[in-house]
Amino acid sequence: MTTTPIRVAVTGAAGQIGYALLPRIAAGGMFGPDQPVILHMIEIPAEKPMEALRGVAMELEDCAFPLLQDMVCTSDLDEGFADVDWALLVGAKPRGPGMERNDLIKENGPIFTGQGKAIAKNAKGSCRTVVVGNPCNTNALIAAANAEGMPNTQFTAMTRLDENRAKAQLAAKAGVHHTQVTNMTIWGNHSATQYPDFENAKIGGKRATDVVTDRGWLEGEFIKTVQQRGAAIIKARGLSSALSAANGLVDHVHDLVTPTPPGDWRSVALCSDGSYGVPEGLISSFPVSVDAKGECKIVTGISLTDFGQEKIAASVAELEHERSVIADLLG
Ligand code: NAX
Repeated sequence: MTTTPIRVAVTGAAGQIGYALLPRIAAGGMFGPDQPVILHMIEIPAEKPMEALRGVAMELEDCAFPLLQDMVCTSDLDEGFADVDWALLVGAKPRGPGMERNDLIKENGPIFTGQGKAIAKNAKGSCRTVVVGNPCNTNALIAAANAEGMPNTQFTAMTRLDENRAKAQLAAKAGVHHTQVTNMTIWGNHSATQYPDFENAKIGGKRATDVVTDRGWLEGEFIKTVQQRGAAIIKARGLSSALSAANGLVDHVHDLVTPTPPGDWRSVALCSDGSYGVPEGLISSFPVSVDAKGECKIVTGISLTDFGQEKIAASVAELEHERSVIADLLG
C-alpha cells in the first residue's frame, strides 16, 4: 500500500464506545476501503484502563485488518496526539448517581483544556477534532479555546447519532426505509433540549409534514423520543449507547470528508458564525454541507417557524448557560 496512512487518535479507547468504534475505523468505515490508518489509542494513566486497552489492542491485532498499519497505546497526551490527522475525544467521566449536569460539566471540562493544549502542541496543524464525551458541545468549546493557534473551525461535536435517531423514528412512523428521510437537522445542544427539525425534513423527497400529518405526534412524541433516546437505551440495556454512538461518529467523520449529496445536509455541532441567531462562538448543532473541495459550511436560507425558533432558542440558552459554568476554562 503506497497511500500515506491517516493517524487517528481516540481517547477513552478502552471504553464502550471505543470498543465499538476502533474496529470500524480499522476496517475502513471512516476513510474508505483504500485508506490505511494508524490508531493512537489513549486512556487514563491507571492500571485497569491501560490493561483493558492492552486487551483491545490484542483483539485488533487478531482481526488482521488489512488497513491497520500500526497502533499506539498510551496515557501520555504528547505521544497520543503526536502528528495525528484526527483527534476523536470520546473519553470522559460518566454522570454518576445524583450528579447534576452542572457538576458533570465542571468535572469533565478540565479534561478538555489539557487535551486541547496537547492537540495544538502535538497534532498536525490541519488536525480536526471531534468531541463525543459529554457534554460534548461545551467540551468542544473548551478544547477549541485551549488549542492555541488552531482555528476553531477544526473543532466539532457529534450530533449525528441524534440525526440518525430522528431519521429512524420518522421513517418508522411513515412506514418507509430510513434512507428515505433526508434534510434532518438537529439544532442546538446534544442534550434533552435538542430540536430535531421535522418541519424542514423530507421523506421520499416530500415535506415530512405532508407525509406524516399527525402534527401532535411530531411536536410531542417524536421530539421527546429523540431527546430521550439515550435514557431509553440505558434503561433497556443497563448501559449507555455505544454501538450506535460509534456508528454516529463513523458517519460524522465520513461525512466531513465526503461531499454531501446535492440538496441534502447533515447535522454537525460546530462553532457558530452567528447564523440563525445562534450567538457567535457557541458550539451548536446546525445543518451543514461539505462541498467537493472538502469545505464544510452551515446551510443558509432554511426557513424556521415560530415553533422551530422557540425550540432552538431554548437549546441555545442551555448552551449559553453551560458556557457560563466553564467560563474560567476558556482561557
Ligand atoms: P465508558 O465509561 O465506557 O468509557 C469511557 C472511557 O474513557 C473509559 O475507558 C475511561 O477510562 C476513559 N477516560 C476517561 N477520562 C479520560 C481521559 N481524560 N483521557 C482518556 N480517556 C479517558 O463510556 P462510553 O460509553 O464509551 O462513553 C464515552 C462518552 O461518550 C461519555 O462521556 C458519554 O456521555 C458520551 N456519549 C456521547 C454521545 C453523543 O452522541 N455525543 C452518545 C453516547 C455517549 O453517551
